[in-house]
Amino acid sequence: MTNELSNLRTAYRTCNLCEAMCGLEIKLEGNKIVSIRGDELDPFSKGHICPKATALEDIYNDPNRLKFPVRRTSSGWQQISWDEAFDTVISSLKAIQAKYGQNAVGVYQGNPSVHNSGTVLTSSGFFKVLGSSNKFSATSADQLPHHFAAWQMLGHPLLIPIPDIDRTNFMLILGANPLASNGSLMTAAGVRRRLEGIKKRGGKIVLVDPRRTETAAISSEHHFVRPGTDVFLLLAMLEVIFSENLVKLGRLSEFTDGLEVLREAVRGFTPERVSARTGLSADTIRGLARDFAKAPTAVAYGRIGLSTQAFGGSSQWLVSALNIVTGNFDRAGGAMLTTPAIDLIRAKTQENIFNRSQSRVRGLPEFDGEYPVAAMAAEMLTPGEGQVKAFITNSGNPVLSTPNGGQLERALKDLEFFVAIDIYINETTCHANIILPPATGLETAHYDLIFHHLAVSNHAKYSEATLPKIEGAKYDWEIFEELRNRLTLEPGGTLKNPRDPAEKLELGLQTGTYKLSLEKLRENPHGLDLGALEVRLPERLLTPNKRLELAPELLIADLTRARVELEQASPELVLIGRRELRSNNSWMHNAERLVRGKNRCTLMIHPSDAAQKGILEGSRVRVNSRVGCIELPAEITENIMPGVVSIPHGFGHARAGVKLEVASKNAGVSINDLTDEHLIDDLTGNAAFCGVSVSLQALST
Ligand SMILES: Nc1nc2c(c(=O)[nH]1)N[C@H]1C(S)=C(S)[C@@H](COP(=O)(O)OP(=O)(O)OC[C@H]3O[C@@H](n4cnc5c(=O)[nH]c(N)nc54)[C@H](O)[C@@H]3O)O[C@H]1N2
Ligand SMILES: Nc1nc2c(c(=O)[nH]1)N[C@H]1C(S)=C(S)[C@@H](COP(=O)(O)OP(=O)(O)OC[C@H]3O[C@@H](n4cnc5c(=O)[nH]c(N)nc54)[C@H](O)[C@@H]3O)O[C@H]1N2
Ligand code: SF4
Ligand SMILES: [Mo]
Repeated sequence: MTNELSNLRTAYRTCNLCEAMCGLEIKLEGNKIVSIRGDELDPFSKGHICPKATALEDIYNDPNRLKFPVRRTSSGWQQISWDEAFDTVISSLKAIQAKYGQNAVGVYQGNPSVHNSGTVLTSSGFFKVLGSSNKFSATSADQLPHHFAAWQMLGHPLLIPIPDIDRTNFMLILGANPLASNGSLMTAAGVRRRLEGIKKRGGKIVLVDPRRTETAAISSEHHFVRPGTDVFLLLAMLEVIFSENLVKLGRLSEFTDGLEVLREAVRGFTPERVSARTGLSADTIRGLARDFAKAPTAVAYGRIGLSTQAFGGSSQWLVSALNIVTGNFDRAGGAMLTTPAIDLIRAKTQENIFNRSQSRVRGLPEFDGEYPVAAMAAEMLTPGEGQVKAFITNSGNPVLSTPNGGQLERALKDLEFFVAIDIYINETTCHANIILPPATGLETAHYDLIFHHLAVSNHAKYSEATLPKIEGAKYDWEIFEELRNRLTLEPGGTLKNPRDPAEKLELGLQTGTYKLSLEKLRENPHGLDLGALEVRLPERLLTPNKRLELAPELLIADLTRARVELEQASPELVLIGRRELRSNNSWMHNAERLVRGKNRCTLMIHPSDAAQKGILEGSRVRVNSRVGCIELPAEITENIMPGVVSIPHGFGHARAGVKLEVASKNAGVSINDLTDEHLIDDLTGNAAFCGVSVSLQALST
């Protein structure tokens, strides 16, 4: 829309910083941003935005953001041409693979790679022709347990059940803080309004979290839980539901297997038995199970605090089991499946996608073509055939985001070659030989391929590029296409032009359920409302026998481990993480308006623990774990469970080589210099950030 007189125009797009998919209304004068507001006419987000939306402008204007390729030299970073950059990258990768084998190139993909449709549609093409099995991503520091449980129970890793937040009467939230994160594996722009809606309907929100969070403040009930013990709480809730005959499968019984196996498996995990270990009284657990089972509709939802645990896979399985046995699955107000306009879930039964190979050094299982990120540094540091000698990162900052990041940092220094596809010189990419920076954010066209699969209602929206990329810059998809084309170029052959991923979007839309097209989406710049989530089972199931599996063998077997663990004593003091509304993992601390105010990188500690250790408010504390130690100020608060301390992740910008001027001034320290790469979910290989055993030392200065 252009207003000829003032040269003012309005653009609409979806914010792709987090999962919430908020619609933005952006006023521009030429290429100057005048304002960024919530788009009231977006049928999904209805005007909601968070403070990060305005930071899209800061990223666009950030002087530290790279626009052209750079090469690290002994005298600093040097700008080079795209041609030279691509030549160096391809010849280096080829030489290393020729010398040491295909697997000598490791790959790590980070979080923004799934928030960018250009990357989603092209990066796998390049990594496929690269042919290395040493692939890693943020998935195994995050939601791998959700994929694992979805694959085991429903037959596909992307068939993740989504809480029908807008119609439920009872929402049990474990290990999520949607008021800070804006919702995750539950794309729900305006999540506060949606949660408050539950209470307005006369329903209830119950939160289980070792910290009394922002979400606790709007919940009907909050219960502290000892970090890493939710698996026992969930088992005990199921035990109560079985022993008190509260099971009601309803129509699910027609296509659900494993009820009796599950009943047997949870036997013995009584509320009395798990109470001491979880920190919840037996009466509370029993009451919770009854309330959940008896609510007109209910949904249990567990997110990263539940996934990044030693029993992440089992916990996500039991969350779905709880929904299923109470009949709250695939029905309004329960956990439901989406019907996205572009459907990435291939309509065929999934073959085995787990443990087809193991990581070379630690023998950790592959899942869907990737090894757990907790195994990544060892692959670089351990000599021998198959050692990772070269590395590619795409939209990731694993030095700050993976367990024992300090070890990875040391490993990066010894690589023969490292190329980062990224927009900043940060804690990870500062070790790269070459950085290839894409034009991103407001400069890209976007369709939320992944998050429409995870949203609380069906919806489709295409965002045009709001601002032009600067001359000579390249989009992510152009970079990946060029890398692929050059890697596969025969001697004497001519280089193909990169294919615009919009072609694939068009095909996906036209062949999808709603028979849409890009043209139709362009005519609806606020997005198309495709309705509430619908009943999808049994038709959507992709298990080999097309039935819903309540008691998958691998998960039932994992309970043997749980029985052993239940006998163990809790560590005296454990560490958990936290998120904060104005940051986004490790990479948005360079926007002045988001980091303003008091230091957020503090150690939250309960007054009783602080008194015992002689720690005063604001005083410096040294925190030690098996892998490292960091120092930061204490924030004494009743909002954290005794015996638990919390540090946010994504800080630690004071490392040598980092070129983030604003972030370096509010550097903080990295929790992942304490988290342990050996603390994982033994079943899935996912990192277990929750419940790292630590000790504290009060410092005098
Ligand atoms: N202790 C602890 N550790 C955690 C977590 C935790 O809760 N506690 N959370 C985990 C979770 S959930 C996640 S998802 C991971 C995140 O881990 P990562 O994905 O490794 O880290 P990010 O901080 O998201 O880094 C994103 C990178 O992408 C770059 N970038 C931004 N936009 C683009 C783009 O459009 N294109 C390209 N090419 N690059 C871009 C940024 O500059 C930055 O370097 O961290 C995990 N680590
Ligand atoms: N503002 C902001 N938004 C974000 C991000 C961000 O960094 N900042 N990151 C994005 C990403 S990549 C993701 S994956 C999502 C994550 O989305 P959420 O899962 O909602 O993220 P968190 O706020 O980390 O909430 C996790 C909660 O788990 C609790 N917890 C820790 N250990 C345990 C435990 O053992 N048991 C239980 N029951 N709870 C526990 C923590 O105290 C915390 O409150 O957020 C996304 N949105
Ligand atoms: S909640 Fe997420 S999608 Fe919405 S404006 Fe904030 S960062 Fe963007
Ligand atoms: Mo994440």
